[in-house]
Amino acid sequence: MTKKTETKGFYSSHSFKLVLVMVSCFLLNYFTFFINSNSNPWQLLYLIPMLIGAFLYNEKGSIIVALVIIFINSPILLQTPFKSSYQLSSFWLLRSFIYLLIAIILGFLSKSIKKLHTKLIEDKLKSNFSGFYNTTKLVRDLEELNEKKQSYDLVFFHIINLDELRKYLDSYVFSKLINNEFSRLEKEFDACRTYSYSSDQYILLIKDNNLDEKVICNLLIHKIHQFVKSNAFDKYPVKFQIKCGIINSYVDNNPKSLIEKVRVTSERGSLDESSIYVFDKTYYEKRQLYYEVSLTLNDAIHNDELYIVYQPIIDIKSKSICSCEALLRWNRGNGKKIAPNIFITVAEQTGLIVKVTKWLIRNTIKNQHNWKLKDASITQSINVSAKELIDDSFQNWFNNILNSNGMSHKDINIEITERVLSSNDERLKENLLLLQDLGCTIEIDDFGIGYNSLKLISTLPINVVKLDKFFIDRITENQTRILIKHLIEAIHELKGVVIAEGVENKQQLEILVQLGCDKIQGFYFSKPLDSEKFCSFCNNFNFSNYI
Ligand code: G
Ligand code: MN
Repeated sequence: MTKKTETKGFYSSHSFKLVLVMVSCFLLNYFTFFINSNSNPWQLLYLIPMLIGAFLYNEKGSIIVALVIIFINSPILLQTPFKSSYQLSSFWLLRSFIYLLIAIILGFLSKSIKKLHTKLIEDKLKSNFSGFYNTTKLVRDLEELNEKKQSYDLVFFHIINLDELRKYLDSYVFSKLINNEFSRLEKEFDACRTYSYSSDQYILLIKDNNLDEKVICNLLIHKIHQFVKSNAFDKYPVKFQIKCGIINSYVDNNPKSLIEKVRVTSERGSLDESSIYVFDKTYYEKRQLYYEVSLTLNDAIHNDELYIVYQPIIDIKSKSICSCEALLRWNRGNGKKIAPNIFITVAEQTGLIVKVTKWLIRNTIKNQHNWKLKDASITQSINVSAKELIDDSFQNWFNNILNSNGMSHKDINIEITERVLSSNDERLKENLLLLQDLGCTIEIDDFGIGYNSLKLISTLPINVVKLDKFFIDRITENQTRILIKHLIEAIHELKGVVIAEGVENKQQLEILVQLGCDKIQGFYFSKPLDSEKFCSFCNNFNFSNYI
């Protein structure tokens, strides 16, 4: 093994290459002699070793080769075949001069081509926008550091308000600002370099530092604060908003996945806060789960991995079950369940929610059709996103599916959540009115925890308000109780109905009854049940067992 490497080393060494060029000169001399003595056309072949010399060692190489050629063609060399290819001294001198001239030109040409080539490669490794090296170069540098077993930290910077800033700054100014700021940051560490990930994302590589990540964080937080204040650019009073992630090389020795991990780390926290996070395995695994869910959710629909459960809703006045909420669940097999808050969030973000909701409606209508209930008036609530509700084709699809299953709009309550309300409020209002006219009850889900609660109940045609579990959890506190009391009164005055969500114990139920709440949903009565169990729960329900 070592021998092989040594031999390989010799073949690529300077001496070997030089010997090769020399030998080729001598061979050429023999060749030209045997072909046609030193007749002119064949003499041109000497350009080949000169080119090789120039390619290998620039002007130094080509001049040495030219000198060798001059020497082996000289009249003073008496050996055959050189003797026979003798020339007049004056011709030899002239030829020598020409050889040398060609050698110099070739040498310099080769040098500038090489320089150009290096520059092209360098440019390929740099970002056009910032002038910093890009991630291709970073990956190479990290591989080198890993080979040398050198430790390092990566800090990922994401300038989150770049698009906003671009409205006011032109690209040139912006790239200059970025350059200034990162050069300033680089000075904070002994061995440090900035790389560009994209025009709004940068990575700082900090080599061989003995600082703990937390210490680096504190140092950077201070610096980033200046960065954010940006008092350095008095002429351009911009304010960068930056999110950062930091990771140490021990986490992963694969450069690409280390870069991905530090990028994901920088995404933590709320979107608009300027802050810095150290890599955290649990957070990363959660992110991986979201990623995996986004890839497999579509297949889950086709592989029958989704199923529906029903949570009863109890009417206080009639002391009976009036409706239920149809809730989606996902079982990936082998008992591996994915929490609905995870896959519903992913579905909403990836747009797959439309397909998921259609699956739920199609199947839940089939189920309801087969229910054998003593009280046939039990309706069901379905969660529908605003995205679907503003889509006219969804409305048609929904009407058709109800008709073809012999069901009435009165059997279905539409729950919309505040979390994903649409930007097209007018269209949403129109379509909700249409559904309401056809007989659907419109319910607002998770009421009170979003930003638009009051705006929504004052503008949209809402029949039912579902108070979020957040308030029920705190209903024993005086402040919350007062708020809920007045909220219930206000909604009643608006001819609306109030459902309390997430009721878990008798005390909460009693307070809610006292405050005049209309309907109750929660674990205290029942957890969500499969279709069959839900039917038997309804048929055996006795309100007096609970109060
Ligand atoms: O946001 P929405 O109301 O659609 O959410 C309903 C979710 O709340 C369901 O996943 C259901 O399992 C859950 N849930 C319903 N009642 C309770 C309860 O009393 N306690 C808790 N922790 N969760 C509940
Ligand atoms: Mn709901």
